Amino acid sequence: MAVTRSHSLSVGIVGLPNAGKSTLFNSITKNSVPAQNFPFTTIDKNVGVIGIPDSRLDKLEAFFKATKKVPSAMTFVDIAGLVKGASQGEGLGNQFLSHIREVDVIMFVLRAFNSENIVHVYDRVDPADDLEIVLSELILRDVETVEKKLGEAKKNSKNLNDKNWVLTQQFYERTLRWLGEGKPAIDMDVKDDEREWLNELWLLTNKRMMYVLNVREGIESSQVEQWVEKLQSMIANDSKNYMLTADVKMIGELSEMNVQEKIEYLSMLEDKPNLMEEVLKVVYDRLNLLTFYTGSEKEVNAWTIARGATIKEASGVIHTDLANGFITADVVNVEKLIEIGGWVSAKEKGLVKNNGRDYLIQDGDYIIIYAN
Ligand SMILES: Nc1nc2c(ncn2[C@@H]2O[C@H](COP(=O)(O)OP(=O)(O)O)[C@@H](O)[C@H]2O)c(=O)[nH]1
Ligand SMILES: [Mg+2]
Repeated sequence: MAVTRSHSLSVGIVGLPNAGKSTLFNSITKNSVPAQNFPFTTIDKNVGVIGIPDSRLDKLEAFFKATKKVPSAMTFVDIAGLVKGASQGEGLGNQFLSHIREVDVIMFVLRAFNSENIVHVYDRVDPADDLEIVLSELILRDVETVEKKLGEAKKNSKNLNDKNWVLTQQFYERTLRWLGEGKPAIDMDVKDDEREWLNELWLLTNKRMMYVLNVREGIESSQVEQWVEKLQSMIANDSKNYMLTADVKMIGELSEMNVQEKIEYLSMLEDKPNLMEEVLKVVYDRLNLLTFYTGSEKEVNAWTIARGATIKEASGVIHTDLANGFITADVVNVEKLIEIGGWVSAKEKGLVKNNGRDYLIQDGDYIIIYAN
């Protein structure tokens, strides 16, 4: 999956009603979205953009005594709760399915807390089953999408007698079988040209996924372990590292406290929760992202791009003109730059390398681009 720019990267928070999605969204974005004990309260999609905390950028800002600091951004979307039948328009079905289509990462929030006051739509606590329900709805919707496309492909392969259409048809049929086994499209093993066909289908399950298990007191840790194990067995191998366990409500309360209260509260805890940091780390890993830097006294910037991008592609994240007119770039690791005392010393010590368009940008690169 090509993930190039930082500005448009977005995470969609998906799950059953009352799983803790809005609470999580609020604590991450500090937006005041009402979190209420009522299914279907979040009718409009709620979007929050956050600046990504970055200690290297902070150091760069301090080093240059920069007037302005511009961090990378990430967008979070609080998507209304899904229920069984959503793919058929149950609840607010169609509406939120289309919101999911727009995000880069799906973050499932799974309820693992008991509460008499907070109803569970299915009247029991079972995060593994909940994931199955929500994922099934997304897959069902994808099945529908592929069936439609298969119809077209069949017609075209017959009428046009075109070999490419025959191949497309076969690929769609394989995709349908895969989805039919209850597996998300993203986990399909595909060749490069097939990847293109797959991406063109805009399937809901052709997206990177991550999972937040929302736990709270009252649940035995052995029970939580069991759930985690079951969930792990349900997801593909390469997704297994992308599961977080968090007490979303506590973290929500924490985000409401003033600094003094927060310090006091945190001092009582053994593990200091920092959900935002944890979530961001998982998203970065999940999308295989790296951060690079630009700037000077006027302004320092952090930028995000997928690993494996060339420096020319990276310059396109800053501005398309820079990519179009790209000539070369000077590159030095941002921490080394600061350590050695600045550009002139870094150059003298041979730390600055001049690179052509094909250089693969590295995490922590500080770059100066020369362009027409
Ligand atoms: N007891 C308990 N309540 C929670 C927890 N997480 C969220 N809630 C509450 O559950 C209700 C629904 O949460 P909300 O975030 O609106 O769920 P959403 O429907 O998934 O967006 C709210 O009243 C939250 O305060 C939790 O871990 N424990
Ligand atoms: Mg909500």
